[in-house]
Amino acid sequence: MTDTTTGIKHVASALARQTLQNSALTRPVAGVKPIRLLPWLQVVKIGGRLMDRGAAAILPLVEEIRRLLPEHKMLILTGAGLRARHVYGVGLDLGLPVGSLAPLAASEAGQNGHILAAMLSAEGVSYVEHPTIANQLAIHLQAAPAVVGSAFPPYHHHEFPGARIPAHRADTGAFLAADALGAAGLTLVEDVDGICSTDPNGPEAGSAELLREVSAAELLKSSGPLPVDRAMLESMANARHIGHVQVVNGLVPGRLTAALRGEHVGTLIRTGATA
Ligand code: GWN
Ligand code: ATP
Repeated sequence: MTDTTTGIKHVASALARQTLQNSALTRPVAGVKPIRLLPWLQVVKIGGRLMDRGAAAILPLVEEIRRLLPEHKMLILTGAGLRARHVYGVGLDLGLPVGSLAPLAASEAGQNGHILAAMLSAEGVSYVEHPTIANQLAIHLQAAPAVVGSAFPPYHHHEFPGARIPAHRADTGAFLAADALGAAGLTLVEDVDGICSTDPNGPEAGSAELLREVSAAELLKSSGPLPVDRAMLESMANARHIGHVQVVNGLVPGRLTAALRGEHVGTLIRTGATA
């Protein structure tokens, strides 16, 4: 339907004559809660540091995921580890901008995904590319119990220039995807029990205590090291669906299974999403 009464021919829209900058004006149209696209989906992010450990960590995890396949439809997203740290080092030495470093590190997340998918291929699990996750995830999950992809968000040269190391890494990518899809849950699988008061592998390891539950906003206030991206915690303030994320230890058999069954076995990070 067209409206020519103002002399400007345009498609009728409640937003047509407004700036999109003014939230008071856009709220009547844009203030509604988005629908959940895949409400039955469990998103599982596997840390790059787990993948770095090779067979000792990967084989038991693959076995656990294999047993979970009949129980949950899963989008399994892999992070980047040591190889990304190496490429950051080389690139920073050369003065590469953050927008050049982001895709270099992202490609390691993809490599880890290809490795994991190969290990699960006999069960019908494949690696799917970023554009497939964006556009054809539903049909792939009708055909397969789970798919694997890269957890890195594809910001490439659009990565924000606030820091020299890309701020939007695998945890952020996994969270943004899970929330946008309206998934049932997001579990971050790490090589530690959860988020601790200080790095359990750092110089003050002796005093590290596991935080059972914490809000993203509280974590952002701490200045110490964290096992998750700060950009993910920032994004959580505006979560639309994902009310909490659980960080669990993938080196302990059964923790991922328990988390997907709704048990509290690691650190729960509360987001800003309201029911
Ligand atoms: O290459 O392992 O997707 O799913 O951020 O971009 O750097 O790309 O620049 O569909 O688009 O390396 O080639 O690579 O990991 O990201 O993929 O095999 O354009 O399937 O071609 O958004 O996989 O890759 O690294 O994820 O995270 O061809 Mo890879 Mo990644 Mo594949 Mo993907 Mo990037 Mo594509 Mo992309 Mo690039
Ligand atoms: P990626 O996000 O690229 O997939 P990853 O999640 O596997 O990587 P890191 O982001 O390095 O790995 O996070 C895990 C590490 O964080 C742990 O090995 C741990 O030593 C370290 N760490 C730092 N601070 C803390 C903390 N407060 N609590 C728990 N672990 C911490």
